[in-house]
Amino acid sequence: MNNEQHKDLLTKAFNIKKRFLSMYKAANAGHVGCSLSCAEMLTFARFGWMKEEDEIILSKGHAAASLYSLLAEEGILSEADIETFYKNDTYLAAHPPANKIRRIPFATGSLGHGLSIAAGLGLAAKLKKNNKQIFCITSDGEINEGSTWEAALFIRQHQLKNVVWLIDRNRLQGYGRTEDVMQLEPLADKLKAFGFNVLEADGHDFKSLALAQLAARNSQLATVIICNTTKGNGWKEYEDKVDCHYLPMKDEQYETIKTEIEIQFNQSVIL
Ligand SMILES: Cc1ncc(C[n+]2csc(CCOP(=O)(O)OP(=O)(O)O)c2C)c(N)n1
Repeated sequence: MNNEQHKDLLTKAFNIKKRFLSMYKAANAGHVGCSLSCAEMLTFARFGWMKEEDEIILSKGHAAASLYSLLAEEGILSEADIETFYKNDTYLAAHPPANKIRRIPFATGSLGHGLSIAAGLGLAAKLKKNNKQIFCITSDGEINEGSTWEAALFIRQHQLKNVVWLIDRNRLQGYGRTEDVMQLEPLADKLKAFGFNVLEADGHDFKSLALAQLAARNSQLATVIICNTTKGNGWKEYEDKVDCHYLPMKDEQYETIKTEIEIQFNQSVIL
């Protein structure tokens, strides 16, 4: 990735974060930390990796605002659409609805289903012999759902190397730390045993994600990237704290967080 591309991704991620923060504030809604956790992963998947015909499934549908904001960045949703987030009769509901918006063919948010959807799309693409890649972003807490592991078995069985699974490994879920609620470690070993090409990356760092992308290129296995992230990344008061899951932002918190992510952006562009 050259400097221009890096700067472009940083700028897009910053715009996406600014937009979804204002959406959450206007709606007085929670899940702010969940979206801050996966903002760079989504940005990278869409603008750094995907081709036009590829599919992206945000399985952690509770971070819907990050997906809607991404679609606005892409020009698929307008700023007027964005203003309807959470309102009566909107398509931009708290969790992504099926088939109402381009690039969102399936509803997600009932955790544990996204990887199965990706597996089905992957098999369809393989049977049709097209070059589509299917990207799926799950959270880590949702891997507690057994259906995720059924999907993993299916992906191996059908050798769906066109599936790219990104795990938002922030180590927190709704009410506690993942390892206290339902131990996932040694996660990489488990995923290897299920037949994946297992990679790790810093899920907030585009250069690290780009290295994983390179390592995925010639794999004959489906790739999973464990993206190490911080829940609430950039919201200093609540970073890596369980409260950033459900709490909406108070007025002064919103002002602070906007400043914090702007400082973070300015520093990253200079580096
Ligand atoms: C099947 C199902 N059970 C429960 C919930 C309620 N819920 C919403 S988010 C969440 C926990 C989220 O933690 P994690 O999955 O790790 O997501 P992240 O930390 O990345 O936001 C839960 C239990 C749900 N959406 N779906």
